[in-house]
Amino acid sequence: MTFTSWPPELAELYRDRGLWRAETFDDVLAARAGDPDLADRVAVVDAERSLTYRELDGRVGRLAAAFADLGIVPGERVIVQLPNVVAYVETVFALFRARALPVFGLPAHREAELVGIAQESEAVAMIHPGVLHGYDHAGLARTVAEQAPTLRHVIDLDELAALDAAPRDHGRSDPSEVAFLQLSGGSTGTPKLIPRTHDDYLYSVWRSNEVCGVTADTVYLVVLPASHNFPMSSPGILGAVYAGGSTVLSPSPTPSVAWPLVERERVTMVGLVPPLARLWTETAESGTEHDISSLETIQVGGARCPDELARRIGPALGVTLQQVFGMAEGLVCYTDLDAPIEVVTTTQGRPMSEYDQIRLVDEDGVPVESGPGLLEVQGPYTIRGYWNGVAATSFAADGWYRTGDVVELADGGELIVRGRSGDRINRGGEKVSAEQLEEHLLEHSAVRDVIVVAIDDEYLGERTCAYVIAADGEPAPKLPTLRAFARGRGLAEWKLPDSVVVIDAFPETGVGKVSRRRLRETLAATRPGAN
Ligand code: J2J
Repeated sequence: MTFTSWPPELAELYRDRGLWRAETFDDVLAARAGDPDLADRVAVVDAERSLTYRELDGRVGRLAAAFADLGIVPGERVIVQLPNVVAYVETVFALFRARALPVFGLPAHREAELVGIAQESEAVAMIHPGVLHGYDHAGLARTVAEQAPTLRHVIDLDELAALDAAPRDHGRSDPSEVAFLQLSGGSTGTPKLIPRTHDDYLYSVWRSNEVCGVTADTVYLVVLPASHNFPMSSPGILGAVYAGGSTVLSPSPTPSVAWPLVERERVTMVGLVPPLARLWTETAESGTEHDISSLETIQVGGARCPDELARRIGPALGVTLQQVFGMAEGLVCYTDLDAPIEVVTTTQGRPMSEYDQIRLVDEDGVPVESGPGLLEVQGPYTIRGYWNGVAATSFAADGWYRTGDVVELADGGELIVRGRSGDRINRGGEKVSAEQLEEHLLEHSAVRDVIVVAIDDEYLGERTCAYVIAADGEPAPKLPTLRAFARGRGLAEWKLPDSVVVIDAFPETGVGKVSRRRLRETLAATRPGAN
């Protein structure tokens, strides 16, 4: 069993109420391209290229046929590891048309991530950038292919551009089936792949459009990696396509690169993580020659936006701030665009659907009357299980998703994120699994034992600190050594340890069995020697 469906009575409810509209992603693109009012409007643009809906649809048809000619058949998985370029959007929609399942990789992923993703998804192809920022992705792709026996095709951006075949009918996907695999933040050794259906994901997209005021006039800028769930769907690229608006893809999130695009394309909306929101705010506060006055809404999410920063964003950038608390597994909360400033600057918003059900529980799963508590959720766009049923403990016995987030409810029903249980570190929106990093560092000969915890960081919110007990007779390992070691084991750059503290022994946790989780909590609370 690869995919856990919703209980039939809930699925029926979501269909009856018109949440699940039995549309597919390919239906949506074809409809926009076939709409005389939208066909010749710009669908997607990057620093170099621009395509109307009609042109995008045409290219998608030819690319889908070329994928089919390669022998990629409906239901097969294809890893998409591309940067923010028009070809990314072409590829994803071409896979939808060919009825293959995109698996959303990130350009920053390295061997440790990609091998796991390829094996777990049994991907048959991987589409990669070739050389990006001086890094040889072709070599990486070959290494991945050697370890993932299902991987038959490795395609770089140039080869992709040359793929071309006469468009044909590929049949239609079942909207209730899985459309793609998204990645869970901070995945452990076995990556947690997130199966999302056309029905459930498109609901989250069109409902996001309603809450975020996205229309055919919206010009949405992608500065975060396009495969992230946030810029993909909240309302993101797919929201813009759903509404017949435009998507602008920026190769970098820094103002010097992104703002000229804002100016050129008259961008109205962008999603940022807090460290970028700070950079954009500070840059605007100190004055800019770029005309960014077209910006109407800046969304901030992925990690907790400090209240102090939230108060500065609107005035500095001349925009409405919208906080977004979401997860690739489903639930997305937004502050309303017309919410009082106090709500916008101190809360992470409300669940976007009246059919989202949330509850707060304690560590034993017992409901708590008032927060803070661990957030659990079920609803019309929240998954009931990971691909292949891995990490089943992430779901309660009744199928609700256990987010691991500690939240509190404000008087107006908004959620305030207070932290997280367990072992996931939120490094400015990029998630790091403490467990995964520990497993890799433990392989170093100078490390006898290691616990990885989050420590506060002014810019990132949190960063990683590895508490290391040195192996007998070995010199205490230093930060550069451990970073180089973890990099050499194929970990993505953002997962390398930010600091190392060597200690003689871990603190007593007061529990008989040595619990790594308890140790992480104790170390995080007492932070011996960390700064
Ligand atoms: C605190 N923590 C937050 C926030 C996410 C929209 C926006 C973000 C994501 C995302 C997403 C937070 N304040 N505003 O998928 O569609 C932390 C929580 C959450 C985890 C999910 C979307 N916004 N978080 O960040 O799957 O801990 O999705 O459970 O990458 O990020 O991470 P991810």
